[in-house]
Amino acid sequence: MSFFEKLKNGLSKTRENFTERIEELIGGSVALDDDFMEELEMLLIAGDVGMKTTEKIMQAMHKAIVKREIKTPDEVMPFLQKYVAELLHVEGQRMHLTGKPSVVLVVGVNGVGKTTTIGKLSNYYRLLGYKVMIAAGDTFRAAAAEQLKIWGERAQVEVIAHGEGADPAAVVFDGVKAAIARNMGILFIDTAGRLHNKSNLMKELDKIHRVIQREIPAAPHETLLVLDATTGQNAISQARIFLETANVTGVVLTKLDGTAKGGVVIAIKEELGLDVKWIGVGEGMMDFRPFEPESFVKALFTKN
Ligand SMILES: Nc1nc2c(ncn2[C@@H]2O[C@H](COP(=O)(O)OP(=O)(O)O)[C@@H](O)[C@H]2O)c(=O)[nH]1
Ligand SMILES: [Mg+2]
Repeated sequence: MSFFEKLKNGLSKTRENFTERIEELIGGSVALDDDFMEELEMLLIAGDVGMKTTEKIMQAMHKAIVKREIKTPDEVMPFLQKYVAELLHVEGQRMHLTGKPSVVLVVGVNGVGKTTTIGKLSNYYRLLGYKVMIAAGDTFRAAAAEQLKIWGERAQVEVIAHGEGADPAAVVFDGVKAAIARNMGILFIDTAGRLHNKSNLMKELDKIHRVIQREIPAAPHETLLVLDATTGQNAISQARIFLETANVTGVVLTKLDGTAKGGVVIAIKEELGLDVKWIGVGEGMMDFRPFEPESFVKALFTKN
């Protein structure tokens, strides 16, 4: 199965929940009247696109209707497709990997897919020719380091780990030292995602930052926030907390396979101002790609 097919299959529930309902509305409407607009607005909100984004889309549609760019319900879908693709447009360089080594800090709450993502990313960059190392900064959860070591073996990269309960900053310190000494291109740092207490999270991330920056002042070069697409709007509220505590440079959106809440991609960009840089569509090493707005929109809006 090609990646696009995987993505399309993964988004089939989102299509049912979102695209197909809009199609039904369009099919059952003869005019672009207030009822139509209200109904469409409801469907966008229900599709996890977010309030702010929904308003923006509705305003753009009103404008297009006034300007006679859209005259009938049939013209709504092509408009939406084009508009959403423009909203999702990604600018500039995807990942800033200019350091020697570049440090990529991976944050997010427990269970969203941080460790899995680090495994996938490590493999991805190793195949591109980078020398990659991983620091197992999640020392909180039992077996977290073990899970990372298994990924390290699969991806053929070295994992720096201490025992359970160790100080994450100490692991990060060792990781940074080792990465410099061994001339690595990228050091990925896994973290624990304890969100029960914002000030604890902040303290832990602060400490990790200080340790990294003592050795590499420009690091971390990227701070990737991992969000689980199946949690919809909750992912957005989680993200806000991390935005307050870490200098997030991009989002990895996992579990797009099988979620009905794929519309959250649009909300992440519009409500949080963050680019989705990577998407996950499964648990395997290759179920993972850079986020491409065009293929995402195509997968979201194309019928089976
Ligand atoms: N279906 C699916 N499962 C995923 C994806 N990414 C991660 N997972 C699963 O989510 C669970 C939690 O992942 P993990 O990497 O341990 O999360 P962490 O606690 O943030 O490190 C594991 O069972 C992973 O296999 C994805 O893109 N799709
Ligand atoms: Mg983990």
